[in-house]
Amino acid sequence: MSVRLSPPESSTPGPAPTPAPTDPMTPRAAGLWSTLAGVVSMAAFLAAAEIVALATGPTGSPLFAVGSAVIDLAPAGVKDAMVSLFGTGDKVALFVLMGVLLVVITGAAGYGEYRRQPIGKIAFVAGGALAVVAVLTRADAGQVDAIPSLVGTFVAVLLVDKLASRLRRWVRSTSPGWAEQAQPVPPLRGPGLERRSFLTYTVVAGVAAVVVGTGARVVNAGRANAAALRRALTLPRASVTEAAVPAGASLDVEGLTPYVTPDADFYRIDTALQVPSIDPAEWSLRIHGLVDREVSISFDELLALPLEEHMATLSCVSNDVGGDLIGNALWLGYPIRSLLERAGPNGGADMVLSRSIDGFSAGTPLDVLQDDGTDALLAVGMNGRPLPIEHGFPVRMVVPGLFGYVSATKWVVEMEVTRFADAEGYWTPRGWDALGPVKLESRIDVPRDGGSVDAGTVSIAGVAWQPHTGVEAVQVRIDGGSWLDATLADSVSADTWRQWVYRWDAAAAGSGSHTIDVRAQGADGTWQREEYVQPAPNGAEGWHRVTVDVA
Ligand SMILES: Nc1nc2c(c(=O)[nH]1)N[C@H]1C(S)=C(S)[C@@H](COP(=O)(O)O)O[C@H]1N2
Ligand SMILES: [Mo]
Repeated sequence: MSVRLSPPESSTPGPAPTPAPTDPMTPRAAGLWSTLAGVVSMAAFLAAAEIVALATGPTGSPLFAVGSAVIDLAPAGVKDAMVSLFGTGDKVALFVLMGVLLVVITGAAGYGEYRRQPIGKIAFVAGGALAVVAVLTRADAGQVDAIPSLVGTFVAVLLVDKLASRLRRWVRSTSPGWAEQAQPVPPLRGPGLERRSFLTYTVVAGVAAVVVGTGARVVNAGRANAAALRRALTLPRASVTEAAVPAGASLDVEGLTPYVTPDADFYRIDTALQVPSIDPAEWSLRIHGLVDREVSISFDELLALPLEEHMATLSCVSNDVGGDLIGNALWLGYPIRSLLERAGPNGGADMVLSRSIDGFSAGTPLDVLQDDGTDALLAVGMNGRPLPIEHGFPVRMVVPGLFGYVSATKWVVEMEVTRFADAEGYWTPRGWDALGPVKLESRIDVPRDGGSVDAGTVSIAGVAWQPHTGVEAVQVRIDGGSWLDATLADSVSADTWRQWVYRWDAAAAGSGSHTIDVRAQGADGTWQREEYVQPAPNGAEGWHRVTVDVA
């Protein structure tokens, strides 16, 4: 067999590239190389899919979807045989078996492509289609989950085509008198160069696929684990339920932010490069520091406590005037004040420094957390389901009236009772105030800034908030004129934002450009101030203004 891994030595730089003497490649060697090309294309398929699944979510990873589909489809007898043969190693055995099958099939596809294209390409398209079906039939798959397999198919088809054609050129370049043969386009460059071209391509693609694909798989596996545990979790019913959302909480205006923010639209802010993946069975919260007794609570113990539901609007201190780093959700959890009571804070403590499993921390005033009138929760649920992974699964804090950076620790595992004089939260040494009460703010959702509206009645609408204080009134003004009262929607409590609307007679205003300002009044009687204040160090202030064109 004349399979050589290093190019033939051309000792002296000859004047013209003379065909190096070489043995014709045997069919067997060509067959092996083409098989390798098929396997490398399969590795590239999986790697590309894993990388795309980093963005679209772990459910879209074809590897486990296909594995699960095989398990689901396998006849009971086969499953029993697997379990009795391999015991608890049955999953490992399954993956080894699938791996062997995959190598055999894709190796054959590579050979097919080399002998008679487009056999290999057709095989990869068919395999990709099966992967898409396997992924989309998973319980919680969405349409985006098809994307990783589609991209993987594209990459594999491209690669098997390239590798097979390079191999064909290499084989042809080893046959006697290749230089005189009718030349394919582009012309053959001699066996050494053609071999190098095939090998470089194959090795680089193979190594890159294995290295990058494995990395992406590890990340996806971690996320998939928490995702599966979350799916399997059923939360207990609340002992204390929230009032039903009044029909009047939602105004019928197109483009207006909904009263309750769907999980998928809820803003996400955190320092986590990789979302922590926590097994609830291994989660516990430790309360320590200036306390009479340390308290530790497991997830099961937490769920066994009487849980309370509470609707609260959460916002980020970085939210600029008119920004969307704010959302309103129904939280389910246990009152933090009751947990603190068990620990018994003492010794002049005035702060609870909560810590996330990934090191983030927030310093919350102890008196806020102990206050009977503040529904600060150690939350496990959001909008009727377990917390989404990105929003703190399995447990986070939610404190009405405080910005997230000083109160809303996600993936929380620790609460240290301490003093503001002795400790500080993550953002405090980074230019943000130690205290972060949410400010009174209002926002115009429609019409959009820079948009145009028809001359007629135009709904100017948006939301206004000062969680825990509540919003009393909202006014708008056109082109700096006098303030006009907007109609306020209802809300569940002072802890949530309120929608508002003003029906504007745009025809009377006349065609051309108009500015609209909004301001809100808190339930304590104060009006939102006009002067713009930037978000750092304790939250933005100022009236939101949009400019619209009346047609
Ligand atoms: N573990 C952790 N929790 C965190 C943060 C973080 O970076 N890490 N950011 C906080 C900030 S600044 C905000 S505004 C809220 C945002 O919560 P959300 O992503 O669920 O909307 O989470 C808070 N909790
Ligand atoms: Mo934030």
